[in-house]
Amino acid sequence: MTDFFKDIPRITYQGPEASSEFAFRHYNPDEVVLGKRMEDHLRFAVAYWHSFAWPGGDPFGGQTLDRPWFGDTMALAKQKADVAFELFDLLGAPFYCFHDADVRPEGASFAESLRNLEEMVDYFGQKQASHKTQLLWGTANMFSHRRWMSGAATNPDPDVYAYAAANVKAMMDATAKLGGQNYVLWGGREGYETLLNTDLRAERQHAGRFLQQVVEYKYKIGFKGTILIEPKPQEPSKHQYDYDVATVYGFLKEFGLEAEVKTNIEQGHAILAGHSFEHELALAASLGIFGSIDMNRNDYQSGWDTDQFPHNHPEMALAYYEVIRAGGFTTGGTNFDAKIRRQSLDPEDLVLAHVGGMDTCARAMKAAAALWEAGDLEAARQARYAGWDTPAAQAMLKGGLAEAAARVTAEGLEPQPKSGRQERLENLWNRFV
Ligand code: XLS
Ligand code: NI
Ligand code: NI
Repeated sequence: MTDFFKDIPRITYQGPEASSEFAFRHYNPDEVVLGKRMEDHLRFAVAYWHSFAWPGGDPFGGQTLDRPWFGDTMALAKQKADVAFELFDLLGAPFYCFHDADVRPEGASFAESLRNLEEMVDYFGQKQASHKTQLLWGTANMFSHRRWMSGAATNPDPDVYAYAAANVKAMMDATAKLGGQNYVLWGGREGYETLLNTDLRAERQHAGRFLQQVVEYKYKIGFKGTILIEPKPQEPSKHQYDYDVATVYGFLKEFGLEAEVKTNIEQGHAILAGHSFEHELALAASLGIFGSIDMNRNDYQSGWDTDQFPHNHPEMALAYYEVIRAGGFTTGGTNFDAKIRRQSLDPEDLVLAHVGGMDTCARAMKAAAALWEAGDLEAARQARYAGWDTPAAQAMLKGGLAEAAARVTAEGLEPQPKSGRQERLENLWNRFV
């Protein structure tokens, strides 16, 4: 045991009237909603990078967070892992997620970095054996080190492509060994800064082939998890190839991967792409590529990917409604890709940020589940499209344009506009949140 979280109690469900800050008010893991325990619906994960590896920097200033485990030795990496599992225990979190670079010191060579990673994977393996918390997903950080500055798989230098392959292979092996349920690829540098020096076509081809190789390797090692792409339009690159769900789907189709790869959709990335979170979730579900979510929120004024913890449950309810409509999570879950603010120095801040985020999501999920159960929204949606249930309407989809056109005179069609009832549906929503 470290003493980092000393005096902080294990967080339990105490209901909305709880007097302590250190309590769940809405997240009761054992509460059954839509036939499933809340813990199994939400599948919360803690993100290692924000909570344990981030020093509190912003573009104008460096480290604000003082953590006893900061430093580049294996002993400190293990201390960091000890503290991480203490937080997981305090929260009762069923899952965590990590990048290679979050958990091991960077070595002087690839071989040394790999040895460090493998030693940490063994350490995590022991931890997982004696703790509840398991691995939701692993991923390779191919955006922080300067070698990735011009891209990983999309780098003009083929040697960097090889290096990317080595990193992803190592992290897929690690994820498989730890029983991870998914493997994530987020291409922070897979894009460009200026078109003036960029061969768009070549870079996309390389990214596509790389992803095919990832899928081939998954089968080669018998990894049972889901491969997930995490869309984001920009930041850090000016433009990223995995812009949003629709772009990713086109990319997957082009490379024949639409049945193999799903999406990890992040709230803040959806907003950056000019969409809503629920739009991205609904679209992914309708395309059959919904996988998992990265839960956070942006600062809506600055427009940056500020990765704050969610605190607005009516907004999140719209998202969880789409998760429910999609049939819920299978291998995916709710990963808090969220960080405390750089002034939030205390260990309590880190714990309570997660408590608040978990409560916000639980409250949102329960509201969405109640509306789903009531069925009013789905009934209204179905009624709006009911005309398509008729044989004449269905026949139009089978025949050609001329046959569809012929209905107008043959049946004397004169379509009558009908209300979309948006405000009434919004009022319905508000009765549930
Ligand atoms: C950054 C991404 C990153 C991924 C994992 O914006 O959200 O945190 O989730 O590499
Ligand atoms: Ni992000
Ligand atoms: Ni993310």
